[in-house]
Amino acid sequence: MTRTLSQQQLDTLGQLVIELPSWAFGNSGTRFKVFGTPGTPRDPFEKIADAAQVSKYTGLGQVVALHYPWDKVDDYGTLLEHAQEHGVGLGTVNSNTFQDDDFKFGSLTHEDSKLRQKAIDHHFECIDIMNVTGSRDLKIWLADGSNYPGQADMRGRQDRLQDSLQQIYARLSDAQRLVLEYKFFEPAFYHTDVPDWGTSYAQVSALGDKAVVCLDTGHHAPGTNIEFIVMQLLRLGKLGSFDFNSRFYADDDLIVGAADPYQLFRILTEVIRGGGWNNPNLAFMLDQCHNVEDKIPGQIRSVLNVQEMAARALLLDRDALGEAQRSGDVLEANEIFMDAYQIDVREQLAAWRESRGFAANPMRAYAASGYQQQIAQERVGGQQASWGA
Ligand code: PSV
Ligand code: MN
Repeated sequence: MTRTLSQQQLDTLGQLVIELPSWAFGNSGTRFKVFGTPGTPRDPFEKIADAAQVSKYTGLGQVVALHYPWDKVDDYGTLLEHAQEHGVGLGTVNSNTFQDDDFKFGSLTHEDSKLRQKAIDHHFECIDIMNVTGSRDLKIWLADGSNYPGQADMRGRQDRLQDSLQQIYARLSDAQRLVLEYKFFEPAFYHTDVPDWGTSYAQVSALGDKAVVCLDTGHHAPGTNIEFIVMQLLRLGKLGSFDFNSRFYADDDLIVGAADPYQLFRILTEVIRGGGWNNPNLAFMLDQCHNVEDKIPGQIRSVLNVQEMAARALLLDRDALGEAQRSGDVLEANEIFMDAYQIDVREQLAAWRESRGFAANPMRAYAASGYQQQIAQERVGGQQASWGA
């Protein structure tokens, strides 16, 4: 088998676009503690400047996803110009109905029509922002759910959710999409209103072609075969985006590929099987937080992990695999699959990166650039941006 990427495969790899979450550059933590870090951005402009560093050294992370109202600014046209000046675009707008007291018992599913309208209006505001930034995707993750059996009428909530989503969907332009994320726990623990891909699929399918599913890799029960879900949603034409991260125990939001690089490889293998990342309908977002490590290199490591696993997935000998599968050679098929995963592509990718004008070793190049020290010195005073600010 070939252990190096052909020029054609490298060209395919070069088409990978990754969206960086603006919130990864702010402080984050757990319910126990949010640590501050010298140099943390104080506003969305500084977050974007930091995101541009990732792109500068890796050629990846060319788009920044926003979270509203965390990234509230007076003028989104100015924010867009700022992003463009830094060589990055603005991508998905993530709504946020999980930090307002009014939404304690739900948002788009709320029993109280006034509060439900408030949640719908929040999404209209997000669409207004998208109209200025040129963003295609409105991503909705709902904290809605209940903690105790009997607490809520789960069925009524599904109906109200569909009605709310229809109103939001009706506001989208033809170039925009609604992307519905699922999560089976937290902050509600007994039931959540969009717990799994099936529910998300049912809800978005009832809306129409411009509504798709977001798969966050941290939102499944341990042991879930996530690549199966990737395959199925791609097959149905309903996988709209990924929120990539890693988990050990819960929604840990760790660096993608850190906990289980093999799982990332398996997911990317199904992405290629389903048409690859040049599928314009599939957004590759990261949804991560860097609680104890520096944020910019944390993001650099993340995009490199995706790139490396994508390269290994490209090296999978699909012809040989297909033959082994058809002939029922279980162990041969498994060996071919594992073989691709085991190939160390780091040296080849370093040379390729350099040939395209990027750093051979982006982690080292960033560390040597002095940017981290510079922001630590310059960004004194003000309020550090945070998950929840
Ligand atoms: C919820 O856990 C989630 O995955 C959603 O995507 C939120 O928008 C994001 O995390 C916040 O980090
Ligand atoms: Mn997410």
